[in-house]
Order: sequence, then structure tokens, then C-alpha cells
Amino acid sequence: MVKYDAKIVLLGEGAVGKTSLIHRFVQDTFSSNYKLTIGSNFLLKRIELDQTTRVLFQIWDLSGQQAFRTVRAQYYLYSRGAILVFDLTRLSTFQKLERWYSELIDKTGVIPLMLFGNKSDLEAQIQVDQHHPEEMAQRFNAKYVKTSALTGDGVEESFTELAREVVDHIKTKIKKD
Ligand code: G3D
Ligand code: MG
Repeated sequence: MVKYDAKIVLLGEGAVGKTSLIHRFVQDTFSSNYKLTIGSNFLLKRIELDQTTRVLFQIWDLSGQQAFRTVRAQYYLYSRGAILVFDLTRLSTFQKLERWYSELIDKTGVIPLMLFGNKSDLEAQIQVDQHHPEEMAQRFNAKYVKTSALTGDGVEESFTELAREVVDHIKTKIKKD
């Protein structure tokens, strides 16, 4: 068994569903009662990629501290992968992605990225599709997926995909060094 430890971060505007996505993935639940965002800084989740590869994800959630740029620098430090999240029903959260992306890359360099368009269950309210989220993802060199923390749609497979890419990225880095 080869084991990897990797910190990953979720980023994006307030109320896009970062905390809900983490809870869905780690505990497979959805509730609107953990608003205060995880008291400690991260949750752990073990992912079995195949019979010989296991990843322990340390998943960091941005909380109210996110207002402070200096705190965000710490947050990004040593991240092996990241998930940029926007809310499919609020265009403004999509338009601010660029800013989140630059800030992250500035601190971490190139790392595997996913772009989550969250709240896909609110079909009638979706505003972002005609603004080409796939193209935004391409520019970020990220994979785009629609997710719903409410129904679980897209969540587990996308975190797992990130785990796979993080492992590949770590392996290529080791080879180069
Ligand atoms: P944040 O951590 O990015 O700030 P939260 O976002 O996870 O706190 O979620 C913000 C609000 O969106 C919450 O609603 C939460 O229940 C809701 N939400 C998160 N993900 C989804 C989703 O996939 N579908 C739907 N329909 N709602 C979602 P409230 O009303 O509790 O503030
Ligand atoms: Mg939160």
C-alpha cells in the first residue's frame, strides 16, 4: 500500500456551498445547521484510489477569517490541490473566480484544480451556463463539474478525481527532483 497525505483547499465567495460540499464528501450528509463552519481548520478523509494507493485528504475550509488576506496566505500554504467553487444560481460568484484563482496560484504555483459549479439541484435558477464555465475552467487548467451538496450529485467522484490528480502530480514531482 502506498499512502499519500495531501492538504487541499476549497475557495470561492461566501455561501456558494464550500462547507456543505466538505460535509457531503466527508460525512455524506447535508444539513443547514453547521453554518458556523467547522470549528477546527480542516477535516480528514481517507480515499482508496485502488488496491495499492490510498490518500489521506486534509480538507481545509475557508471560514469567516477569509475576509483577511494575510490569513488566506496561511490557508493556501502547502496545498497540493484546490477546488474553486461558485454558485450556479449567482452569476457574481462566477465572475469573482478569476480573483480567487490568481490569489491561489500566486501562493501555491501550479497544482491540480477542480472547478465546481454548485447547487445544480436548483435547476430553474441556474444563471451561469451561458457564460461558458467550461472555458473558464480551461483557462485555469481545471476540470469543470456541476455539483450539488444537497443531493450529492458529482461530489464524491469529483473529490476522488482530484485525489487521483494530486497523486499523479506528486509522483511527477518526485521523478523530477
Ligand atoms: P459556504 O461555506 O461557501 O459559505 P455553505 O456555503 O456551505 O454555508 O452554504 C451556503 C448556503 O447554501 C446554505 O443555505 C446551504 O444550505 C446552501 N447550499 C449549499 N450547497 C447547496 C446545494 O448544493 N444546493 C442547495 N440547494 N443549497 C445548497 P442556508 O439557507 O442554510 O444559508
Ligand atoms: Mg463555509
